[in-house]
Amino acid sequence: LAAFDWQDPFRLEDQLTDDERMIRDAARAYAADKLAPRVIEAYREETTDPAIFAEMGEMGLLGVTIPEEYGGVGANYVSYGLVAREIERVDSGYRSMMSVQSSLVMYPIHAYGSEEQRTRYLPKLASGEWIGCFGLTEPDAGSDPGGMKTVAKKTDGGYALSGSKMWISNAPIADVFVVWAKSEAHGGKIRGFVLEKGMKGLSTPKIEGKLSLRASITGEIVMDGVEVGEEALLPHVEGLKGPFGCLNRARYGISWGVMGAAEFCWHAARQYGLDRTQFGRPLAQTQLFQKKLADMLSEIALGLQGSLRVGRLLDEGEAAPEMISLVKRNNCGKALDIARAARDMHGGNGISEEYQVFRHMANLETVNTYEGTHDVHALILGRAQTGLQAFF
Ligand code: TGC
Ligand code: FAD
Repeated sequence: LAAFDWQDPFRLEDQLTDDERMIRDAARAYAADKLAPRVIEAYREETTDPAIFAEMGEMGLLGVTIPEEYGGVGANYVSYGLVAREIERVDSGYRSMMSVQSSLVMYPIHAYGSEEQRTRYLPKLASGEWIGCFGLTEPDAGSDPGGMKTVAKKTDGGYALSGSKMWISNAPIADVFVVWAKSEAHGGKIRGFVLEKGMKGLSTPKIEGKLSLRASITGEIVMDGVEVGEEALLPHVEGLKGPFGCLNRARYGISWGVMGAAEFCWHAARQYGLDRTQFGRPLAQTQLFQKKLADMLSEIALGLQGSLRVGRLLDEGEAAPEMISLVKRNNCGKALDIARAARDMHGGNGISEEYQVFRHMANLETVNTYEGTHDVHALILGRAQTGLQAFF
């Protein structure tokens, strides 16, 4: 029988191609060399360094699935997931910055945009010269985005957008805004619009006082009759399936990302247990400690296999949204449990910024909530197996 590698229980490594390993290794090296050294201070001071986008762009980590002709890498969704795992091993906020740019801004411009929109925006978003954000959530429409109030009124030659978006990652530093609004000219259907920084009537106040995801800036998008031309409309999609098409990709990436954060916490707890002695023996030599480590190892191994399977199906064009809900919900919930346990296993040190598990734990509270809360994904999976709608 083969030997067991506790760090890679199901030999995920053997299931990847050389190209996938190469992209993963580049992301791992960048995260370790450039992100890990600045994250503790960035989180404490609640600062987001916009230079991170250009650094990620240079490493080819933005829009990895976008074709090379538009500045992407043309890689598959398994590679995208592997990048998310490596970045989130350092911090969920840094992964947020990457996944909003890739899945929520570049993806819709590529999938639903005109050729002019693709060539205008994608290369600069891929290089990180421009920063993007995605406005779906509103103060009174979170889990129920169909209840949005933002409207696009028809003007001569274009539209005027009014409304406000809430909890928008990257918004205060964004150059490009993918915003969803009910369009009067399209029978009140939801349509996507691409806005640019500096437009009259557009402002993006920062949301202060976050106790989670502090290294990733979050803001509002306030639109007071922002006038745009016809060229700002994303021509090739209508209805909620527009934003959901983007969310499918981002949620899938999150399922990998949170496993990276969980792996950090698991490894840290194991090492702490080996190093710290109480009652005359290492903490790691107690049954309770080992049981917790066994649970962590098991959930992470299973979670990663689930994400890999969904990634392979996405790459074959065979993934269903419910599969993505399953891995997003399961992996976020399990990662949060693992981070909370790792915090506990560090004793008093677990609340110190130096040991980093508390930061991961606090971040994962957000990740369990955004892109569809844990319970909203339960309702999606409940509806799938009963045929009964329980949202309202
Ligand atoms: P429902 O009736 O289920 O569907 C309406 C239309 O949308 C289509 N659709 C999908 N299409 C593609 N993929 C999916 N996953 C889809 N889900 C639904 C559906 O086929 C239908 O199309 P059509 O043509 O028939 O009209 O809609 P509902 O209003 O009942 O929705 C219920 C629910 C709860 C499933 C949905 O609203 C939901 O998922 N809510 C959660 C909202 C959410 O995830 N918001 C995320 C905001 S963005 C964000 O958080 C970014 S954080 C990023 C970061 O910083 O990393
Ligand atoms: P609500 O929808 O009000 O939910 C509150 C509680 O009620 C939750 O527990 C929920 O599960 C529960 N609930 C809701 N409906 C039901 C129901 N039918 N049955 C049972 N329980 C229910 N949005 C964007 O558009 N773009 C972004 O870039 C973005 N970035 C974000 C960054 C951060 C840091 C955060 C915190 C959020 C971000 N979001 C973003 C918003 C995020 O997607 C929403 O917060 C999320 O969808 C939940 O909506 P809500 O906060 O309005 O909560």
